[in-house]
Amino acid sequence: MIQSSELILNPDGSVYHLNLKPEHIAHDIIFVGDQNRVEKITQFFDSIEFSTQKREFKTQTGIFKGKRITVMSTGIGPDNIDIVINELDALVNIDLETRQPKENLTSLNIIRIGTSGSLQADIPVDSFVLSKFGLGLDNMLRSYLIDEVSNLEMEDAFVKHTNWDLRKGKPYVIACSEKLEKIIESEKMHKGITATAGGFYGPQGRVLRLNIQDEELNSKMDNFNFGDNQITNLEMETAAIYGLSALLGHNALSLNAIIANRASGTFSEDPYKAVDELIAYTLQKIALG
Ligand code: R1P
Repeated sequence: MIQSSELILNPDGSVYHLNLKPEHIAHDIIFVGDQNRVEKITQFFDSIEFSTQKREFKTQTGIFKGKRITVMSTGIGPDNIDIVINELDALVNIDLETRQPKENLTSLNIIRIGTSGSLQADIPVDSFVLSKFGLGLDNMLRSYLIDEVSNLEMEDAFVKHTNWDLRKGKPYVIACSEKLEKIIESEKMHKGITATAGGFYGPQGRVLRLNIQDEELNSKMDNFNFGDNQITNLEMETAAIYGLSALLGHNALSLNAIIANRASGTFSEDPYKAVDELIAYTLQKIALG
């Protein structure tokens, strides 16, 4: 039995941070970072059956073209992803009454629609990136036993290429769900490795008033190649989503609207339009898939 200090439930029986009960979520789930983006997606639904919000975690479940979909905001960063995915998994794979793991695994389909900065000059602002791999620079996943889901060869190649200081912890690499990749991909999507940082400023190489440990890291990431893959973009959730999903038996895919190009120093003139287009694209693909 999982103790009540380990799996915390609210007085109404919902999971602690997300405020959700098992019947509130669909098996197809869209993650966004910003809570205000949830309704940008559900405005296209035929109906909405459930809404809730606690802190930055806003959830709505409804029907889009006959498909039941949950849209949820995760807030920013891998630490939030730890909460979101563990609590979502508890909703489907732990009996909340008996506090015992269920015998049969339920696999969720999780698609992130995010914003991101491109590291490559030829992946311009307003384009879309599908993350074949998440490269975690953040350490959150290292609290778990990850060897059976992580790509040790790519991790070691990255550490060597960047002369990574292991006092910062070891980067980890996790692949996307091939099943979801096949449903979502098209020639509109760039594909590559998405680097996930544990912060927005220093951890992504931004210098305001603090010196950073490796000023060359972004340019070293620019020219890292592994097989056909290069590092396309930098954001704050993908690798954590891929890692926990793989460990818990869920399918995950991360899509990003590129709103900044760190190589050219440019920012989208209309970032909301790029996100709206990615939302429309993804909803159509999910409905067809
Ligand atoms: C930082 O501004 C936030 O924007 C990006 C980063 O991953 C981080 O969460 O994604 P979202 O727009 O999906 O939140």
